Amino acid sequence: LLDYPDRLNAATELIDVPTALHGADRPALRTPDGTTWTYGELQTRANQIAHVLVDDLGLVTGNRVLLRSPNNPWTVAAWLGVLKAGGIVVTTMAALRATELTPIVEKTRPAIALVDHRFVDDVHAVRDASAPGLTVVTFGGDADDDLTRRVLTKAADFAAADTAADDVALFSPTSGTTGVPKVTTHFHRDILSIDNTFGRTTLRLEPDDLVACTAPFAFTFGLGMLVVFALRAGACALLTEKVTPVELADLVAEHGVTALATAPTAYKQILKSGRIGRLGGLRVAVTAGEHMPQATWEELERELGLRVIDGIGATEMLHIFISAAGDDIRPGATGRPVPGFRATILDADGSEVGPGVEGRLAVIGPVGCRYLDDERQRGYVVNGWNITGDTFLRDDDGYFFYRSRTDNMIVSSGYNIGGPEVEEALGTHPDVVESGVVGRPDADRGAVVCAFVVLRDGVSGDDAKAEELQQHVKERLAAYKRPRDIRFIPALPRNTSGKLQHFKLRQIVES
Ligand code: 3SK
Repeated sequence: LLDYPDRLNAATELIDVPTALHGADRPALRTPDGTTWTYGELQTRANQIAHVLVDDLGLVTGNRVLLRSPNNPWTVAAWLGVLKAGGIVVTTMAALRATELTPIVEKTRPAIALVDHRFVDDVHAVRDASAPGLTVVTFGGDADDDLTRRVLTKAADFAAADTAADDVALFSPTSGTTGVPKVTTHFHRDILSIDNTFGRTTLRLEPDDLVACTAPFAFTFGLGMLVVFALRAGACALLTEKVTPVELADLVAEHGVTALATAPTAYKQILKSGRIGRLGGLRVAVTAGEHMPQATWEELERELGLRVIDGIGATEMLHIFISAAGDDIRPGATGRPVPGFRATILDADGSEVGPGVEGRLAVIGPVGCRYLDDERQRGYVVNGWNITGDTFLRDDDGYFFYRSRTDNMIVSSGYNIGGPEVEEALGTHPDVVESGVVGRPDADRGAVVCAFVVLRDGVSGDDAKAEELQQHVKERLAAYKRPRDIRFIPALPRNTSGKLQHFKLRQIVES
């Protein structure tokens, strides 16, 4: 399953092969308003977008194309179209603001940006400030040159670019703990590998499945579930842009979703809302992005008679590499290495430790970390092992149990948030002298962003100031990164060399 021909275009495998296999009339994508795109329609749109990119916009193999949009059918078509045309997709979250997009654009140097018209202002701002050559094309709006209009004159077929299995297909940015985003690179074959490993051995979608997942495509959890695994199985994906957990539960019931993937937080909130019965039609439930507490897993089994597939993945590894399904699940454990992967636990010196000892999770498999042009590669890949930044322990039977994050990453409702980027945003407020940002454990969200803030003399730290600072962060960073908990203190704890002691702040919020 993991042997690929030298020449391989992932888009052909994701749309042309399933269309031929399952039929062009089969539903591929659905939206909550009842719109359905068949496999044939998706294939045509992807081909037409490839024509626009190559014929009108001059894309040549290896050009990078920034994609910025929430999850909707045009985004999937654009993603496939870029791959078909031989381009590299740079997926970005619609929630990111210009300050967050700028380092991504500067690093990946896209030639073209395909942008949902509602989210174009930040892209224009970045283009005007630091990427004057960037061609910006919007979709979903009224403009005469909107992508949805441009495609109408294009042929419905397109011969996919003759890419190598090892050509880069995807740049997926990940917010690092330092606040400077890292950009992971993935090959055409990597996209198939995540399906040939987790998808086919553990998830096992079927053609009749309707799949929902709340993660945006820019988070590879969502891309895998809604595009790679769903299309390759001949299944249909229900695409939602922004839904609350309760709305999600209603959509699952109304549309007859059979496979749901979302963060533990959403399952907890659905349980709390009393609407868990709305998930009664599920055949498969998946969770990742943060640790699912055993009590939540057990409550879901009691309520739904379903054994939730937990998993740990990483943007660096593209998708899930430790998981378990069905009878192989051991409650409390994340699971075992997905077939195709090996995992171990390392101590601080990089030596492997035995069962029962906590240490750094290390993994190796058909997909691995390749940061674009980044010194931090040395920290992530050591002696061939990918060191994920999580502390785990393994039992005698090879099951892996989550303990904590090893680094300064805050995982809140499944989103990775680097504390330093929030500190940097707070630091641009004229009243903030300095700040220290940590994750405060939270029953619903896993963690919430908590900022300890030192204000300049004479400014009082009250509720109004806290709200003002939250608003200030929201104007600079994605809203989910704002500190929900702000505490004003006279000085931050520092060691003798002046280094901020985040662990002391963590002790305060954890006590
Ligand atoms: O955070 C995770 O566990 C994850 C899961 C699947 C794909 C990507 C990621 C980061």
